[in-house]
Amino acid sequence: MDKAQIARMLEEIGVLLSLKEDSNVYEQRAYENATRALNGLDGDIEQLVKDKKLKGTPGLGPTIIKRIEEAINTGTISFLDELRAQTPAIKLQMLRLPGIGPKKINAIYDHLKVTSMAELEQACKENKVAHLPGFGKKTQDKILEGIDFLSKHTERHRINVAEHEAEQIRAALATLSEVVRLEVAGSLRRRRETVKDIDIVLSVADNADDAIRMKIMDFFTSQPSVATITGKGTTKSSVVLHSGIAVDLRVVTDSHFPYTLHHFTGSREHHIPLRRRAQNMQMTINDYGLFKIVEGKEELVPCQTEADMYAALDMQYVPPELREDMGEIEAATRYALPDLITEHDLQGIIHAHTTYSDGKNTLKEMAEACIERGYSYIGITDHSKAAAYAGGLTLQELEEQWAEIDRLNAEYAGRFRILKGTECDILRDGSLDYDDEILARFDFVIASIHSNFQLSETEQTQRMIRAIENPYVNIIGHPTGRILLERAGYAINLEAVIDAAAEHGVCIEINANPARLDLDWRYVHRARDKGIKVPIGPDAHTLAGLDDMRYGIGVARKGWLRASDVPNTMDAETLLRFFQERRNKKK
Ligand code: DGT
Ligand code: CA
Ligand code: ZN
Repeated sequence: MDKAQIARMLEEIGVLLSLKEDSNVYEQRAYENATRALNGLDGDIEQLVKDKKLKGTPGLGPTIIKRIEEAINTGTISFLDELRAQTPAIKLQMLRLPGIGPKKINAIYDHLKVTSMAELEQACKENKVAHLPGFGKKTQDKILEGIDFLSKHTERHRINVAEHEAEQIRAALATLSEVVRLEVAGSLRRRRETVKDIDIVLSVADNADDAIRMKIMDFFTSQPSVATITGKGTTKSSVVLHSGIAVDLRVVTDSHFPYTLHHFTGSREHHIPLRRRAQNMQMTINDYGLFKIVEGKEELVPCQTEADMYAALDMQYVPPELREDMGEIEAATRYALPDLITEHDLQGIIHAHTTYSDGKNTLKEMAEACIERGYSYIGITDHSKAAAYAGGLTLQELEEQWAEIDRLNAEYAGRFRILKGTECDILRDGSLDYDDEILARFDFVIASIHSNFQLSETEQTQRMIRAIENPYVNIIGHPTGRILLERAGYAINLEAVIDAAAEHGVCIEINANPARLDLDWRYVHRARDKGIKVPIGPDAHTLAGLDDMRYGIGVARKGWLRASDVPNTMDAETLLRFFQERRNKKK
């Protein structure tokens, strides 16, 4: 326990006291003064307490000294714990509203009896807050603004939106000559499907002074995408972008870079067992460094990179995507982490739409965009006839598409190939939207649910399993139907679906559309362990949609997939044989 930590506890006590009904101004001031006194104190707090040297320090009365001693001996202050338990949660939430202090918070709470931000918002809209003594319309509007700001601020964002913003800022910062190393950390680096904010870690030369750091911070906070500056210092600055995403930038000296990058990459869940391992090896790990404890003293273990840090802990390097406490620590200590798939392993695209159904680009445009991107095939999968809303294809239209595919394939012979696929609707009863005779004419079949989302979990699961049993089905498309941050998936027992797919040799896709990222990575891991092959498909409806593959790769890596787990790392011939095999087996 260090000085800053204890000071924070005393400060919190002061704040919580001010939120009490019968708050005593003198008592509250005493904690504010003590916080300041402690922050200004020289020397190691634990030593000062041990030597009983705190007595007589201006600002530290006997009660507060007792609390400091308690914090050092037990790690907590019971008085603080009591206050926390007594304080209504809504009061603490209101503290985050800019421009609203304890006095106003108590007034709102006492007069309006609100228990949530939603109720507070409602009270403002009913003009009730403006009529409180000492408030007025202006304060009420300010509260409404604050609620709006906080809701934006605390929202999560899809990975593609955050990545786009982060990349612009990263590229701008990279132009500064004072920057030595620079990396986006946090959940974005771990390729989570949604992120709360963007964390950036940057290093300057070890001898860089505050002027250099401030120059970097000025540059950062004056980026055109910045709407509000919420904090600015020489080591950390925070902003909120016009898009509502918050960004934290941390500047460290280059010798601290790997430790800081590692800390702010997280996850917290990964760090817990990692710290335990360090402890067992007489080491400690935090955002400043990795230390070996020698004769009771911490000695820095010099590391140039994160890989050095894992090596010092006698572990295999753990890629950021795996740092979720999903078994990676244990595997890394056995040097048994999988060789994860990368974007370079992909040979082709499976799951794309064209103007034949609801795509925005023609078959030929989609094919050529794939050639440009270095792929050697595309599996076209327009919608089936039941999907009238999405221009599903009749047999007649299928014949036309197949004829065009044959023509284009003749043209591309030897360098590119279009595969004849379909994204066939799974009907309500689990049967498919095309008869077997038609299904047999496709190179491969994706089966997806696009209707009757309201079925019970049992019915939906049965429906999906019946589709899996159809011998022509190769892939289940977006298995839960979720739309991230918009719509939960339909009720379905994914474990049962995974078991059925494993039994019947059916693949489950990772839909790489950043609004879906479905199958979820937590289940990808499970599916892989059952031997299921997991193709990555962009579900592209435009040329730009083809670039979503990178998000699918992120999910695949989070799900521990190797290239050999993903069918579209095969060449076209091998893939076609793989799809054909299932039909042959079934017959
Ligand atoms: P999110 O919610 O999408 O922003 O997820 P993260 O993982 O980016 O979380 P964030 O931004 O709160 O913090 C970034 C990393 O910094 C986190 O993964 C681990 C580290 N970190 C931040 N605060 C703490 C903390 O209080 N304790 C520990 N152990 N690590 C922390
Ligand atoms: Ca974050
Ligand atoms: Zn679909």
